[in-house]
Amino acid sequence: MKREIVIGLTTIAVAAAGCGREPEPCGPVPSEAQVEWQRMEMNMFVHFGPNTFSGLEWGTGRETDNLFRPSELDCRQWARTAKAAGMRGIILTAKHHDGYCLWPNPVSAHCSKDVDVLRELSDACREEGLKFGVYISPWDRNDPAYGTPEYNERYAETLRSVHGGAYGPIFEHWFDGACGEGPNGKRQDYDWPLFRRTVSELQPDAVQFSDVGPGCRWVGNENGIAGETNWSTLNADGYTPGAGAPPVRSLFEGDEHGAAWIPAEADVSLRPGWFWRASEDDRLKSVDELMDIYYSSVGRNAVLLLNVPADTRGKIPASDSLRLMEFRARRDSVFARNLARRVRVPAGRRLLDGTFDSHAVLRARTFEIDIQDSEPFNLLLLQEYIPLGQRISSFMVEAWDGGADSSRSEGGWTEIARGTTVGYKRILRLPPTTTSRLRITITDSFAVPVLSELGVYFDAFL
Ligand code: FUL
Repeated sequence: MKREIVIGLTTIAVAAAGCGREPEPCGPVPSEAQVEWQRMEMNMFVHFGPNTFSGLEWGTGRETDNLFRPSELDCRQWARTAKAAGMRGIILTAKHHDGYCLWPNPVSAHCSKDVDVLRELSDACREEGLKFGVYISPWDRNDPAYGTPEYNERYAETLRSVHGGAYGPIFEHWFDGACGEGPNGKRQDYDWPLFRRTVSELQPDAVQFSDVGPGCRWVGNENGIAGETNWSTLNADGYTPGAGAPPVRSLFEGDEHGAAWIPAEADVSLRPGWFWRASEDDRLKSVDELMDIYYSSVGRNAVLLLNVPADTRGKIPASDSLRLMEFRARRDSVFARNLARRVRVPAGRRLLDGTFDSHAVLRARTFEIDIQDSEPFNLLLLQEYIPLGQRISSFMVEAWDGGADSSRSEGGWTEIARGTTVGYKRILRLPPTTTSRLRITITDSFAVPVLSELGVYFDAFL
């Protein structure tokens, strides 16, 4: 990626981009499907399968077929819950490491034959206007072919049966890198190129998740936390999902000069485990914890994938759904009112119109924001217009403390925070501040910054 020095952004960048003209994209840029995916912001993960009934997190693969017997399966309830919680899509563990398939998979005898959970859920998602995605574990503790080249073809066939169109469009495919086979266990040399090709031929718009993308990357932990610095670019060459994954720091923060657009997805469970078990019914994350996760994932340029497991009835328990509604209500109240009244840049109103596509080019690296009635705030939200790439690598925030006249060149401005990357969305927590004006300086960027939205908010619980 070519780095353009920002000092004199007003001269160099204006000359390069031309006044008023749209700047050229800079470095790797997202595909349309990746932009759409990023704009989903928050999706629901549902872990469901034999483990729901056995209480195990990793099934052995020796479970009997009749273990999986949901008594009141209701995928419409999942979809209604996800929608009401403000999620845009649901990803189901169609096959976990135990190998049991939640749909009648033609290449597996170890599957649900009476009830097709994928059919139920994909229909329910469509009815609720949600997108539907699948997790299909490559690691399989049941398939006798696992550990032989034949397994790769069987796995590809499994992918074909899900992605071939029977369940409609699939927005994300989750390639889990986990494999717990010990030194004496079976070792499978996965044919990743075959797996990726199979999905992309059948579902070209499906964003493929793994430790190395190609659509999006694991964030390197299961706490739902992305790096404060978080590039959507990654150097994935030479790495594979699982044991051959990039260093955790690259997963967490991306690579500043990464060659490919592979944004982070942060996964975490509402409960201590991924699968439902009665003993964890009273151990749900609190709304405060969920807000912290939200600010540390969506607020740090990642997509949040929040796991809400279904129980043995095949329903989301009332306690979990209630917590999701409380979480939604908190977010709605925090973000109900943007206290930024005016952004003093050309076309600054585009940053306050709530429309991602309308954007403003920041020809000047320092600009001011008028705060509505000097109301107190403690959050700053910035969004880059990512179809042109991720450009900003550092910025500074100052508050005016010198009365109504902010034209004084020195004094009166106090630094209150610094940030690094912005990307699709950055929500920076600030000390509680009361001022009439805020000043932002983009201290470093690859090219002239292009913002899509800006907001100033107050979270009374911070
Ligand atoms: C991991 C798996 O091993 C866990 O069981 C869970 O599915 C999590 C989301 O991914 O790699």
